[in-house]
Amino acid sequence: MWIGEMKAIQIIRALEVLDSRGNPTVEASVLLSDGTLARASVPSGASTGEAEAVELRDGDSGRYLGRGVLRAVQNVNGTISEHLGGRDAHDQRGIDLTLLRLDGTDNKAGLGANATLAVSEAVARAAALSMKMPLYRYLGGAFAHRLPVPMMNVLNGGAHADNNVDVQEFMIVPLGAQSLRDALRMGAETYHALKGLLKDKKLATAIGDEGGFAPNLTSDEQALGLLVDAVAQAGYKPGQDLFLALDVAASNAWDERSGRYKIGSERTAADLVRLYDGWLSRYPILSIEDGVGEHDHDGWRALTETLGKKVQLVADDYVVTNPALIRRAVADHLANAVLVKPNQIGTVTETLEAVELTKRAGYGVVISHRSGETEDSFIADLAVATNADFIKTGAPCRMDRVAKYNQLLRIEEELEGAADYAGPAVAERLGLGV
Ligand code: 2PG
Ligand code: MG
Repeated sequence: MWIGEMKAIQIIRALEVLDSRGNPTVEASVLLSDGTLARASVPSGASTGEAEAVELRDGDSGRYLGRGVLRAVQNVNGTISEHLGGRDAHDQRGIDLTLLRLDGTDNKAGLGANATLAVSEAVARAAALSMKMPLYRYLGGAFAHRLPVPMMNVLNGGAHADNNVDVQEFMIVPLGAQSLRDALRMGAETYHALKGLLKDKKLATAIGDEGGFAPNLTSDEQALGLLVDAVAQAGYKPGQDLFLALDVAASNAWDERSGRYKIGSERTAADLVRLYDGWLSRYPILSIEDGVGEHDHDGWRALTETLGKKVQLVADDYVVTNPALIRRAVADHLANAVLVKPNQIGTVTETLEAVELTKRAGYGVVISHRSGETEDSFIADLAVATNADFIKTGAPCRMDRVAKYNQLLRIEEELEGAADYAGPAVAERLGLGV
C-alpha cells in the first residue's frame, strides 16, 4: 500500500460532447483533492475492426440518429464515479483494473470503452498535472524523448470519403526530416503542392474525414502518382526526404458475396499481394496497413511472407490494440508493426501493454487517431511517452488533426536538446538509407 502523499479523486463527471463528424462522444472531467482539474474526450472510428472494444451508443433513434452516448455518460457519473471516488489518481494501473472489473466483460460491453477510456485518460492527465509534470513524461518516465515520424493522410478514400477511391488512406511520411518541426513543415508544404496539382487537373480539393483531399480518380494508383508529383513539386526528393504509406483498410473492401476484395477491380488476397508488390517497385512506399482483411489469416500469411522483408506491414483491424490478439499475430509471425488506438481497447494501461508487447516482439509501433476525432491531443503525448516510431493523425488540416501535431511541436520545443526525431532510427530499422 502506498503511504506517500495521495492525490485523491474527488469528482468524476462525464458530458456528451460532439466529435469532428458531428456525432456525440464522451468527455470526462476529473477533480482531485488538491484542486487539479483535467478532462479527456474519446474519438470514434468509421472502419472499425470487429474485435474492438464496444463503443456504447444509446440506440435511441429520437436522438442523434441513435448515436447518443447518454448511457456511457451515466455509467461514468454512476458506477464509475462511485467506485473511483477517493482513489489515488497516481494509481493508474489499479484504477484501470478497477474499470475492467466494474465492466465485467472482455470487450467493455458493460460500461462502454467510450466511458472507460474517457475516465482512464482524464485520470492520467489529472495525475500528471497534479505533479506539475508533462503528460508524456508522467506516462513514459525519464526516458520519454522521441518524437514520432508523422504519417500524414493527404488523400482520403474508402470509408472516409464519398469519392471512388478504394484505398482508405494515402499518406506522406517525412522520414528524412531532421526534427518533428521540419517534418511537419515538409508535410504541410507537400499538402499545399498536392492541392495545387489537383486544382490544375480540375480535380476536387474538398476534404475527407481526416483532412486529406478526396477527389474522384481513375484508379488508386493515380493517387500514388499525384503524391510523388506533389513531393517533387514541393522541392523534396521522393524516397529520400518523403516516403509514402497506405492504409488499405481491406476489411472494408471485402465483398462477402464474391469472397473477394474490391480494390479497383475484384481481387483475391494473392492478387492484392501482387498489386502491392508492383506498387512497391514503382513508388517509395514504406508502410502498408491492413493490406488484407481482418479474418483473412491466410492472406496475412501470404502478405507477410512475400512483402514482410520489403515494407512495413501494419496490423490494425487484425489486432485492434488488443494484447491477446497482438500476441497471436506475433506468435504466428504475421505483420511487422502494430497500429495503436487507445479507444480500440479502452484503458491507458491496456494501451501501454499493447505498445510494450509490440516493441518486445521487435515490431514497429504506430500510434493513431480515429477518423472521428476531438480536440484532445492525448495520443501526441502517448507517442512521445512510448518513444513510438510513427504517429498517424491525418492531414495538416482540420484542427482535430492539427491539435495533435501542434502538441508534438510543443513537446519537441520543451525537450530542447533532449528531443530525438525518430526518422533516422526508423530509416535504419526499415533498411532505408535517408
Ligand atoms: C484506421 C483509422 C484511422 P477509423 O483505419 O486506421 O485512420 O480509421 O478510425 O475509421 O477506423
Ligand atoms: Mg486502419
